[in-house]
Amino acid sequence: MTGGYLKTGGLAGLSLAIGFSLSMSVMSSVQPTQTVTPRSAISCGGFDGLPEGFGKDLHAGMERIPTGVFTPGTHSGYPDEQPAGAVQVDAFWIDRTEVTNAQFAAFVSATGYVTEAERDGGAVVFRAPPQDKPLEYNGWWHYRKGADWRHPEGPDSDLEGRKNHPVVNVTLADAKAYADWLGRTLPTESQWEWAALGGGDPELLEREPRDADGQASANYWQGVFPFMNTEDDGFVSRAPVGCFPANGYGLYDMIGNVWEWTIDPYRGPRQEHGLGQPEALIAGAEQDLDPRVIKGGSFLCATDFCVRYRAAARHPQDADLGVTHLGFRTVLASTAN
Ligand SMILES: [Ca+2]
Ligand SMILES: [Ca+2]
Repeated sequence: MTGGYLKTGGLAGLSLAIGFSLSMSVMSSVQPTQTVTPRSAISCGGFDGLPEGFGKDLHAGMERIPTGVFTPGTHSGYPDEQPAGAVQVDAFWIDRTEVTNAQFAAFVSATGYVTEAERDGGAVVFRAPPQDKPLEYNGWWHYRKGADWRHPEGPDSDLEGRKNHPVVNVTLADAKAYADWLGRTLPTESQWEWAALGGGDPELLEREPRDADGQASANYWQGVFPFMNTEDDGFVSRAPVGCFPANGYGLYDMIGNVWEWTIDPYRGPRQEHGLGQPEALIAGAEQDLDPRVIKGGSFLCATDFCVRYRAAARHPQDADLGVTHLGFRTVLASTAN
């Protein structure tokens, strides 16, 4: 169990959500970084952390995504992004934003839930490596005792001023527990990717996320990873939810900010789900410790590293390991009353 090994202090084998090398096809699909003026003011959509009606309205903070048939994946990305056939996705509701600290705090307050990182003693946090020493692969990740959802960077950090930030350092079980509390579930990879497309052109979501004026349209990493973050998008780390334009379905931060859990087990290349049966793959291997597919990239994805700030991008993640760049959002079947 990779996660168990990690919790004893090792980092070898860690399925962290960034890759080190880029395929030429990915590089060729990415627009060159443009020099732009940093945003002087970031509008964050008025999200204070708790959606209107939260805890009362079944669909509080959610948007309805229509039924559709599409082909997840891309021919221009990493090998595991290759399409494996069409999928039908039935209409469903999905959180408009990543689940916030305020929302997760409401869950913990109501249930007394204790997260895995709190029980196990820590989580994995990002720390920029020193520039005067040789760079080690994954040398920017550190298992930090005392890091949990209340202490995102470790025991000396807290949530002051961050109630509208995405909750992080939550494992698959933690995310499921929150979703269960609301009578919801976590998205399948197909649901997540269909929602992320927003009814738009999939090709446009395979490029560096910048708008027509060259402004960063998501929270990712501009500069040279992991040493120089120019913060063109205004954020060196996580941003409050809703700071960047919503997609065509009214969803924020599907691309960037924090990675998001899906319920799908990760088995390397995409697998043929069978038209209309994306759940079959999941039901066949419901092992909570299987690595899961996470989606959307994070504030740590750059043009020279990771490059997974794209709808079709995917990465394995140990189910029982909290990480400081990983959160989630929930879904609800459209037939639920
Ligand atoms: Ca950023
Ligand atoms: Ca996200």
